[in-house]
Amino acid sequence: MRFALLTTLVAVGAFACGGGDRQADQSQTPAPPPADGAAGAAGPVVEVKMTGNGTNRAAFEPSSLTIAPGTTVRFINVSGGPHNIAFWPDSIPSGAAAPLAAGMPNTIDNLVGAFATQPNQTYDVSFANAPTGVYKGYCTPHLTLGMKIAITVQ
Ligand SMILES: [Cu+2]
Repeated sequence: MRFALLTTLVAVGAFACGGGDRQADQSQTPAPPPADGAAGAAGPVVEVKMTGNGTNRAAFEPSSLTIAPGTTVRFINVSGGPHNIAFWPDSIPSGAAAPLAAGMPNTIDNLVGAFATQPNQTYDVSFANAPTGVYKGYCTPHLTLGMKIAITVQ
């Protein structure tokens, strides 16, 4: 009799713990690992959403922004991915190629960032040491849909 009671208590306890764990998991926002594996940005961080409907519309939001030198721009895959950020080497300030490349982790080509494939996945571009001026970029899969961005450092 005592053994049966103990078994019941253990079973109830296990069930209660399981329910608690599930609730805790649901309350936490699923956060996939960053595409760039960055440990963290040193300067200010400005977020840019990458959105789309998966067929005929895709955009950076905002598509034009002004940042201070040393800012990190965090690109977030909100919808309609995969997205990435790539810069035209002839549409960035003089002398910007090297510091910009240094601020783009896991590039898949010159000034072409890795793809963010999962919802809420991020890709950080550090503009540390990047000269002032206008940086024009695009999303490789959605360039034909006009997914472009202009970032002004000043
Ligand atoms: Cu895109």
